[in-house]
Amino acid sequence: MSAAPSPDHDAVIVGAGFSGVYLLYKLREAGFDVLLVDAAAEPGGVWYWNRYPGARVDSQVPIYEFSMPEVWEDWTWTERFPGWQELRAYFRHVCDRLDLWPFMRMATPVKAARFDEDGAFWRLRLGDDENVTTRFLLPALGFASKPYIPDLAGLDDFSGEWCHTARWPQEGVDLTGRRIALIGTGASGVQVAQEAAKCAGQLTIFQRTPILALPMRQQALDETAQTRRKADYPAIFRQRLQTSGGFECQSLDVSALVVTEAERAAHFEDLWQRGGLCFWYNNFADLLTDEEANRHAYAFWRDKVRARIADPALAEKLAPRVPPHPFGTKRPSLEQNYYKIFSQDNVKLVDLMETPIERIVADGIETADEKIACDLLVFATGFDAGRGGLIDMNISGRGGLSLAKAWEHEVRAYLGMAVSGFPNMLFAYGPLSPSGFSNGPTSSEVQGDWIRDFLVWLRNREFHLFEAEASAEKGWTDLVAQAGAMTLFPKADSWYMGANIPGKPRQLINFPSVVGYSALCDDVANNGYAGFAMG
Ligand code: N01
Repeated sequence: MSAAPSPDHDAVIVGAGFSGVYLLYKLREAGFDVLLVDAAAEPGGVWYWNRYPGARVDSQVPIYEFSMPEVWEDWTWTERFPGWQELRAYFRHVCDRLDLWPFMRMATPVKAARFDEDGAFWRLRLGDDENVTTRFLLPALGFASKPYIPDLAGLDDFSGEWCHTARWPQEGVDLTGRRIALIGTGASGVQVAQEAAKCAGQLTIFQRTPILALPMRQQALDETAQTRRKADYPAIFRQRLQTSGGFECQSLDVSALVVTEAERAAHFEDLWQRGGLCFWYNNFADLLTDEEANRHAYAFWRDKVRARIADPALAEKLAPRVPPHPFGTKRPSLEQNYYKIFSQDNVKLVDLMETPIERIVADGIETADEKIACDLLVFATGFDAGRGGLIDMNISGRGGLSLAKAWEHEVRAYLGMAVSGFPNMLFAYGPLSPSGFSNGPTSSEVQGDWIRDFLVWLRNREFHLFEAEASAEKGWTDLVAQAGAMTLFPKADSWYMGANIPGKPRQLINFPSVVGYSALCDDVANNGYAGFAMG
């Protein structure tokens, strides 16, 4: 096909988190002319935007980092679960080591992207008035780039300060002595609550669903021991590709229902003592597929947590006798002292299932039975996961069809990367890929390698155009739904199911296995990129 005029770049990557930075490195290495842009002032993706006090990663060192030796050889972490400042420094280190800065433009938002059907390339509007063209558009926005703020009556009347955890002011917010209202008790809510409880005049935590939080078991890391452990890194990084979650180990291959009660309790206890997300991803094989197996895990979790809460009424709210949802079908978070803060005089829990918020007023929040005064309102209310950031990029494909319209009734994507009607676009870490279920760097490397290979394959054949076939897109979308139906995930109103956003189509938003995903993507490549039309 004719391809004039030539676009400015072979590829534009949008997003400087793990997936965007990895793609930039791999495509540069393969000789492509690539530009990476990001609205953020610094690389780091979620670690730029989510800089609230206490923000830290839930995957332990060295799982949450790139596998390239040139990056890890001279990098040491100070904590087992690093905080946002250290993660941001890590990203700067990565960009230094891989010499990526010349190809990155920070503080450069993509305002719109339109596919030019005559030229078979993308026209991007960067900022308010810059236009750039690119053969391939590679959004790498992460699954949580669009914060969700519930539509609460009266928010405009609030005279204090308010913010969402994922849009925390970069200059910080002083929490000392403040009367803080925190809405939401997911992973972000737990982390900010633990910090705010240290210094707030009053912290009121508004809980709709209790979080099933696991012990973090944070540790300071010794540099010498870490250096010694690096001999194992290559094996650890290979191993994480062989697991469902992209972590270093897999669930047991035995059911919770075939072992004795004592054996079950011993395994639960072992996972509990190891800390981190082990209790979620190293548990019995049927934790997330069998309700009875799941109930055993919930009961263990509940009893452990209740043992830490003296007040029985509070214990019932934080760790109810009856599970609010099957354990692990909403993302567990990690906690350090979350269950202890509620015994402090300056911390109070409001159960929104009993006393819903009626409206925000100038100086606080009115619930069904009281007014709670506050001068800082924190929304830790999550994200329009998977699709939200992509829709906000104002992407339009063939015939001017917007992605928002294409996904109005269902998010559809072939391999969780390509959408029919939107040629020459592949998104990384997006919906219907493992993203939200996966350790970030693992999926980023799997997808980044695959995208690099695909673009090299196209270049070798002098193809300028690819597009997911509608039948392949439907097949993949159905496959993700079928995989989800074999699990307990549909039983929870989670962001995994799209159920946290009013009006969002209910569907499992991620593919539930990195190793399975990687094998299917490899099959597609080995079959000449079946499911794509090329020209
Ligand atoms: O968001 P969430 P998050 N009124 O959607 C509540 C990753 N992450 O930012 O459960 C009142 O999980 C909502 O209640 P309910 C991680 O993958 C990782 O915390 O819907 N409450 C819930 O309690 C995580 O899963 C890390 O009933 C409302 C909370 O807000 C994902 O990001 C750290 C409400 C939202 O929880 C998202 O986590 C942080 C309303 N109208 C995040 N609407 C680490 O690795 C929502 N809620 C450390």
